[in-house]
Amino acid sequence: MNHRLNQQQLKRLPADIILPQYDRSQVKAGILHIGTGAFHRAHQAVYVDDVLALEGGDWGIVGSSLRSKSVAEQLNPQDGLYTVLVRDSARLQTRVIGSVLNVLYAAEQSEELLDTLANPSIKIVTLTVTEKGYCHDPATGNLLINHRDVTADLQPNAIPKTLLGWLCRGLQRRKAAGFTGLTLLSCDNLPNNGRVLKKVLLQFSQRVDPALAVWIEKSVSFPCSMIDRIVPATTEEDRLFAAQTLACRDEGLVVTEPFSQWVIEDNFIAGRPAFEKVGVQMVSDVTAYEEIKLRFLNGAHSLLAYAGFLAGYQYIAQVVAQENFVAAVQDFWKSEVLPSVYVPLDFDIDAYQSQLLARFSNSALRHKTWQIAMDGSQKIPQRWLNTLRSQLASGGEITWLVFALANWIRYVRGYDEQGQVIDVQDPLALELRDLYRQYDKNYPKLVQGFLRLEQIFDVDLVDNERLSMALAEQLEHLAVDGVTVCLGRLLGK
Ligand code: CS2
Repeated sequence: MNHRLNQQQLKRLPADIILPQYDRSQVKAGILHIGTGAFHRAHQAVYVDDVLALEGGDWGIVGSSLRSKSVAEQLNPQDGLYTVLVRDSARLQTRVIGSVLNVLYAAEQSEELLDTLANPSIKIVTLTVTEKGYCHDPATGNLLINHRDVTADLQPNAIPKTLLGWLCRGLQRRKAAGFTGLTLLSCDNLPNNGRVLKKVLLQFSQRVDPALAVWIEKSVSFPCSMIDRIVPATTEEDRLFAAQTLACRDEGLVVTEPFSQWVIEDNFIAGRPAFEKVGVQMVSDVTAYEEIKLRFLNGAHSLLAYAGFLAGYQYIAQVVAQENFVAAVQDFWKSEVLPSVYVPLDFDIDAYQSQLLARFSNSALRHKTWQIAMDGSQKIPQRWLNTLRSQLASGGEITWLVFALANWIRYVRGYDEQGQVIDVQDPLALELRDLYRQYDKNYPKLVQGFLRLEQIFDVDLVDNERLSMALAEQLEHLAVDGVTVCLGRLLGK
């Protein structure tokens, strides 16, 4: 099948496919999105599609991608159109999304991207660039001033590589043209994501032009947001499956679950779509939502990903089909996460946990443990370490946090339990692997080596004897007995 999904093709699609309910030719751009990967397409772009259908407005999305050309190649020949397949064991919904108008590939369209950032009709820039895209030290939130790409982007006239470089140069152009500011809305899995962005962008801009930093502080708002939807990487198998329903190929396809949540701090300096009419929760403070989501959902996801991968499971749904893993996650939540988070009175935390397990069990999604295991050095601080700090301070349980950390350390060692090489994707992958090899079976030294990685653990955990001893012991057990035996032992089986 050669023909692709596009505007022309929409009329020919089977009747049960949901189509954009508005005239796309009338929609003008009001949002620029940076990082138009699968998550954005299955999340923010769907909410914007709903808003456009409900009440129109100039809120179309110009997509952009900083690293990969493939997004532009997927979506531009399709007039920005793509399909979202929503799946679980009971449902399959096929919906074409029309809110993305076109996609810029930064490296080849730098002028267009900078002009779009400077264009006064763009009121909001949304971002999904993953944790490492902020070029910050996860432990302190400060700009990584020695990061190679940051150093390069600080050179005058550099064509930016980093998010911060693009934002800074684009806003410089906007300011120079005398236009008003806009909203930068981070949609990445970081606590206080808006504040993290503000801090690093101001630190970066200060070095470029102090007057620009002052302007940004006055003219740009940085709402925090909590985003939640499970979106595995799309596979060729998914595309072939969708092509049968669509009777054409969709290179931009994304596959996701029925659940979706977006909670946004209502702080938009240049106006916004009526998000609250399409299910977005607009609040004055997202902290509690963010903390619960990062520590319960993402904390468990990472635990299941490292331990599950090492135990030989390729997909999350396979891991939570094992009763020992379910028991571990339930006890992790009850004994370690729950005591350490603030749960608002009207939040049903029991129902939340059952719903999470049901979402993880969705075997219609093929969510790889390997995908979640990526970039652990950037994810661990907000997923586990804040919980750990609070449990250590109160003398609470830390068994599963230690188990999780030990599995992560075993994972980044770069070999699975059968001795096969693991393709570890992490900005610190080589450093972490070499650290393990340096100390290998000397577990107390190995633990000290890891806890001394300040950009992950900050300086406060390295001297904690309780943590160090428990972690060294767990690492030794994992090395000798493997994950499955250790898990059974921790569960008292
Ligand atoms: C996952 C998240 O890949 C990962 O690290 O834990 O992407 C997770 O699926 C989303 O945060 C769910 O909202």
